[in-house]
Amino acid sequence: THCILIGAPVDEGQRRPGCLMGPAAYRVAGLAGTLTALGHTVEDLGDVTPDAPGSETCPNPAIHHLPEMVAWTRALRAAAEAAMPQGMPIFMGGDHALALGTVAGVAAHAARSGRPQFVIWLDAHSDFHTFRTTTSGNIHGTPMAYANGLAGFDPLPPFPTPIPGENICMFGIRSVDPAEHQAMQSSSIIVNDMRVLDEQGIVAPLRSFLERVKAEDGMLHVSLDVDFLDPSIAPAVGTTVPGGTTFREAHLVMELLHESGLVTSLDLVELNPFLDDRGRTAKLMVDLVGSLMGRKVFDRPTRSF
Ligand code: DIR
Ligand code: MN
Ligand code: MN
Ligand code: MN
Repeated sequence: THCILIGAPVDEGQRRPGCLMGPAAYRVAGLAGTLTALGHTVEDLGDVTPDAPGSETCPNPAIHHLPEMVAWTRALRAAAEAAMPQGMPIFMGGDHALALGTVAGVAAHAARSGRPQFVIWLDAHSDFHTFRTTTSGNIHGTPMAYANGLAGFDPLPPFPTPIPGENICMFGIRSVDPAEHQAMQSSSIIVNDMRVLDEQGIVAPLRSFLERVKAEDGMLHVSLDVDFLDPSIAPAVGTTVPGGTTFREAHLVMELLHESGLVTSLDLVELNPFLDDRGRTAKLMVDLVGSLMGRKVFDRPTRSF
């Protein structure tokens, strides 16, 4: 695979400074070398620079850094659209608000290719607020609703070809605000919260989604939020939520995704290196990308999806 690393030092989608150091931390933790050691080619395009912010406003007074996020969304959408025909973009965040742009860009490319877009959202949070419902005003809590085509995003360019709920699959969910919960009840998004993972394990729900992606010849975007992982193994995130996935559950997801051969783009989000413990979270994220891109302990014939 030709891997295209794209730095997205976004930190305006939430209030704790530090995520803008994320791309540098992934580089220091050896992301490029991990990929080349697995036989991939790697091109690092450096960090995306958005245009100067405009003066967009929004009726919800809680929202902060709106013009900055509109500029990031435009720039990242363009970067994603440009990268897709060349290889597999890996967006090194930056907080999760960057997915407003990256998912829009990959979805625009899928539509142009005549293929359906699918998304796997690995996160403690559903990020299903609209610009109307968010009470924190943190735009990193909104990208999933934007991608699903929900109204309430008037300051942003319209999402190109909204992604239907049944093409969106969430894993690791354990923090959902009331307004998000209500919106998700009336959507067809597949929500594998921690309760589902406790009862069924991660393999069965993941395989059933991947089988659909394959049957429909879909493009698959994976958005990996650091807080998908339990805080005991991944402390470098501003919004830790107890009860997250274990080291092996997370690697198993990545290994199954690799075997499926379906992943076409990836976000790495919410890493805050300022909160890390000697780089362990950055290194774990890089190792998870290693598993996603084919690292395994023992090579055996893979089952087909
Ligand atoms: C909360 C927290 N639902 C909010 N969201 C996220 O502020 O909207 N934290 N995404 O990581
Ligand atoms: Mn700022
Ligand atoms: Mn998130
Ligand atoms: Mn989260």
